[in-house]
Amino acid sequence: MKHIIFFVILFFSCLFLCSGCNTPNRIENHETFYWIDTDIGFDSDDLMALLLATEVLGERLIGVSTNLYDPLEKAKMSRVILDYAGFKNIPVYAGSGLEKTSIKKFQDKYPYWPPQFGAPYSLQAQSVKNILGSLNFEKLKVSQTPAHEALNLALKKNPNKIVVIALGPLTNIAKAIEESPQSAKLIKRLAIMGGWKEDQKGNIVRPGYNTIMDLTASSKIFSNNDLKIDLITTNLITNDLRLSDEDFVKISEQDSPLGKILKTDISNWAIEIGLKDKKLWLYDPVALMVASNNEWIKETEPVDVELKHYAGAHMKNKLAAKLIKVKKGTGHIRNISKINKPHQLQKRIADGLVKSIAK
Ligand SMILES: [Ca+2]
Repeated sequence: MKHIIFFVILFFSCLFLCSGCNTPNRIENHETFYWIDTDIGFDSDDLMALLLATEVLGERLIGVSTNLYDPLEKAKMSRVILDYAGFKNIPVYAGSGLEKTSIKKFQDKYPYWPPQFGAPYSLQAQSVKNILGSLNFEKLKVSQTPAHEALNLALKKNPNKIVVIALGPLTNIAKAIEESPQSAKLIKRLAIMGGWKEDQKGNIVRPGYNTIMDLTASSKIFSNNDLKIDLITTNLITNDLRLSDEDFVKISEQDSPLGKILKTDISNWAIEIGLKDKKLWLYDPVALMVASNNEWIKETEPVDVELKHYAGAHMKNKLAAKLIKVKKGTGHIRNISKINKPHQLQKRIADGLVKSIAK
């Protein structure tokens, strides 16, 4: 009888331990480092992803670079976040983009930006300036090395150890590979928040915003067979993966500088996109989590993505579909087609965010 009780206890103990093993909290492995390339200071989700990175990656985050418009301002914003989070040693690099300019120049450089959006929105960095004061913000220093050069150096130093997480247009990464083609082979994986948008029948209706903002760069990246690419498309970010009212209350309760920055940033962004509540979609935080822990991936499929310029197309019109062709079932790109336990992932992100700003 004693033996039977012993084996019953042993059986249930194993069952309990194994269910713990399946909890997707494990980070890939400790030999892996991460690099975030971001257009922070625009949509709020980049700020969320950077804050979350301080919580889930810590010092395995070895570089942050910025792109799109005002890359220096975006780099300074990232610097402040990392400093307050206690990571003064993680370097930040301003990348390629346009410094403050006219809407005409902006639209010439980024022709697929919808003209009805007007000038790009710059109020997000205000949330940082409110805490620091504009003068202190202006005086902030970030690394002088251009982002693409810094990325290439890091890859040479850590071959096949760096996962690059692209949360904005692919300008810096394409530039790095153009200057040093062997970098494509040295990147352990390139996780891209982008891809395309599908309708309910699975037809591709347009490329993702990050994909078309610098279409030439995206085209170089997607056609490079040396790159090991993970695509996280906007289709994956369902209503299960949004910030909840309760999450926003918890964020608002944090009186720390980072808490104030995040609360203001979320509020500004919700106003800008016309959301009455603060239930923002967690695009970039999901990309960060999936890129740093494969256990969040439920299904993948191989794809090939072909991009080509089409005059008159932009993200908000029907011509956008002309910019992209996707071949499913074959190809060198790994498209993440299903997320594992989205509710659990949402909670992990929200908890991580609250923890990251309690500093
Ligand atoms: Ca972004």
